[in-house]
Amino acid sequence: STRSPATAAPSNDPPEQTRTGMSKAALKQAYIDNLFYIQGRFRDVASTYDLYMAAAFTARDRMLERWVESAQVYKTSHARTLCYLSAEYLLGPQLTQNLVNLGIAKVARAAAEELSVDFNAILEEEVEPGLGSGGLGRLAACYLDSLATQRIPAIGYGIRYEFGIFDQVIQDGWQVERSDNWLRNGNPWELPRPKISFAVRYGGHTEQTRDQEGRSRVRWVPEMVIKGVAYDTPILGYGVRNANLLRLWKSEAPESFDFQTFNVGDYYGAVHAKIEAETISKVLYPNDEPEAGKELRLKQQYFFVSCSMQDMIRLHRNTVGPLETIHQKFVVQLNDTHPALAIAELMRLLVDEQAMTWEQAWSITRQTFCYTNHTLLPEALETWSLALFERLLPRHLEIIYAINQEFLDQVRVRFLGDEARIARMSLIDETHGRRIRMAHLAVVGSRAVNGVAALHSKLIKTTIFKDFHELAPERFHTVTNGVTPRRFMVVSNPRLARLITATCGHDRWIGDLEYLRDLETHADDPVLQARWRQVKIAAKRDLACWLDHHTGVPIDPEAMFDIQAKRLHEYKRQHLKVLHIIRLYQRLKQDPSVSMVPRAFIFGGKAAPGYVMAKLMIKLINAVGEVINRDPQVNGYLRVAFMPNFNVKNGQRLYPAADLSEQISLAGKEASGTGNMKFSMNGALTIGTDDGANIEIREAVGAENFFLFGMTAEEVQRKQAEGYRPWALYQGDAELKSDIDLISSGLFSHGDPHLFRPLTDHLIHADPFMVLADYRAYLECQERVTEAYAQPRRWDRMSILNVARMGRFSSDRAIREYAERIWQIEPVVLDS
Ligand code: CR6
Repeated sequence: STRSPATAAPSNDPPEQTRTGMSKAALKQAYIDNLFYIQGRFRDVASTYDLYMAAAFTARDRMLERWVESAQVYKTSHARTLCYLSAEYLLGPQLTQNLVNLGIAKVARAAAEELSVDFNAILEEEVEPGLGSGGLGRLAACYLDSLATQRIPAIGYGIRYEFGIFDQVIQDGWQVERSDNWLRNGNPWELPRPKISFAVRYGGHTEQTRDQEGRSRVRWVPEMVIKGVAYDTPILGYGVRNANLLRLWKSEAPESFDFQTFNVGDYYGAVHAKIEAETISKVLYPNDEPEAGKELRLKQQYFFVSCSMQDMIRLHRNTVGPLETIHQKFVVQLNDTHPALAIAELMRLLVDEQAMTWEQAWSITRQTFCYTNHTLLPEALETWSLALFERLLPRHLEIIYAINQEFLDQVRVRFLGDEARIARMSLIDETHGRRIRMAHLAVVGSRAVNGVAALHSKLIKTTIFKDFHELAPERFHTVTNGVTPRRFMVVSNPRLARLITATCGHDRWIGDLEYLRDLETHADDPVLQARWRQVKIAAKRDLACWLDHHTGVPIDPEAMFDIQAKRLHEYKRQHLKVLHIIRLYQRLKQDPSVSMVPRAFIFGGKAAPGYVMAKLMIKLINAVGEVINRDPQVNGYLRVAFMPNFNVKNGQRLYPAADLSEQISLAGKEASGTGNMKFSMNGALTIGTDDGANIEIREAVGAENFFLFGMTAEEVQRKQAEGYRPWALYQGDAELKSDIDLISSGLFSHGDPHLFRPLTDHLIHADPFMVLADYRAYLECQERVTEAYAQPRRWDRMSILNVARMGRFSSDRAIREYAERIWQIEPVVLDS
């Protein structure tokens, strides 16, 4: 029955519609029902958390309807389907996003408010699933949104980490990590599927056997078997009825107790085995730490690809049938090399378990996989020691050897006698104590390989994959990353979204970002400019208030908000930004009468827990901030704040408030960057190097609306080949020297000259990311920024044009390119 608890407001909807109706009255009714039937609460005693859960379930009920309908249509139409394999999904808070995609954001808020629910308070209550560590994980989440919006049938496969990326707190200027127990209060968005589970095996040995027909077969006798259980989250598209599936695997012991062990008395041993199984999906590893020795990480990778490949085969069996056609039904996209083991696993399943011939299995596998590379940094390219690999996955090692042999035979025939080439291309690296090169496995096992921005795709063809490109150039592609305007404009910056809609006279831009062009003709309109400025200042006020509350640093909303928010890494050069701040500080100290545009420097980002230099950079930022913020002689002009715990939720506070976006990586190092897009879409101007997607952003918005500085990737290569000498630069530039010396003087470390020495010494003597080489150009470019900011109308025009020309950087465009050029998947339209 749909009868409601006594406290319910009267509803005008027919009773059978109240459960998923979209009217305000239906939503109010549903809200109260969910509060009662799911949380077991009524309005007067409900906590904010109960109210959040009721809102989440009210949204979810409406999502399920679309989800089931999509699944049915996809199934009966035998639609070609994408399987996106990613070790990370940085989803961010779900409630507002889902309400927006349901098309009921406004009415749901109104319904809640009529029930005297403070909607902003319940949004604050939401914890985000931090199942990713940076750009790669967030990209996967943007792609899920766009896959559904572009009506591409898709399943996202990944790991349901019990602990996501750590929470960062700042103590005495240092990063301190806190475990992220995001499931503590339950997760309303997921549906456990205890019946969808697969066995995953580890260790042991292999045996040669023969089947009934006398064919030779391999049997893997594992040492440990665990179970992966599916947890499903519906992913809605915007403006369409399509909803896709995110399926995350949780590891469990096959039985709660191993009774055999129990009976012989080893009770603790049995419990231990259970704990070991559960450990596999316990915690997320940050993606930018060296991989060495991370046995659990390898277990995780195999765990989720094995479950996913088994599930894919099961789905194929349920719908289409013969395994020989599985590559026609499914495309598998590998998000970096973390899931590359899926190639060997599919081979194992087809050959060992389905008794397919090696040739046929390899042909199917090669047609199924596509691989996206996300980095050129050598330390981030995954390799696994052969010894570890063999111990955990003996059968997969044999398969990889067989793939390698066949592949290298091909290379031998193409490049007669070129043994150096064979060694370079082998899946096994023999030079660093035998290791498996996951990137080579991914390239050899895929029919398409792509980079994530034009420059990056060019560089992979000339550096890490040069030999592979020479062998098969047609397999290399490029797809520039994109981000979803739903989350990064509509959800995070509703004021700007309203202004854009009012100015354009439509909201079509939300579903097709190219429509932002309609803003262009208004770029000089003083009325729009004034409103534009009001929207920006309102966002800055919100952020200033948050920062004051969480860091104690008061910031004047009238100051220029100059923001660098991203993972802490030397290649991203947060220390270059710090040198700029120190320069301005010294300038003001030397001549207090100099007039300056007031700037608030805001940083945000996490450092990998084991990355000592990155953690020292956080300390330096905070230390410089402490001195500047306390100094009345300068703090009317300069402020420095470090936003703790930069995640999706906090990012949504930053992007709308930025005037200037810092994208200052060493050219050639940032594969794409996606933060650059989020800032620019929200009207920030970019100061950036000729790197990653910066290059394409500059092309799109126009060189005159972008602050470019520094060496190009080619110049970087040349300089490094010639022999880079940072010491000479340090000695040759008096200001640079005095900025670095100020750090070593102990001014920012209570007189301790040693604290920052590892950082300053490294800059002066090694400087692998060439901070010193770009220092001068950066300062000069910042002068141009200041000059432009001093002319508000010019700045507003540039800001409006930035937004107007950001259409290309929607993840919708990226997904369309993947679907057409790489996957060959057609959209499936659902009638509403
Ligand atoms: N760290 C790149 O460094 C890119 C994203 C998404 C990264 C970054 O430039 O925008 O991927 N690479 O493509 C990896 O994670 C390996 C990242 O997020």
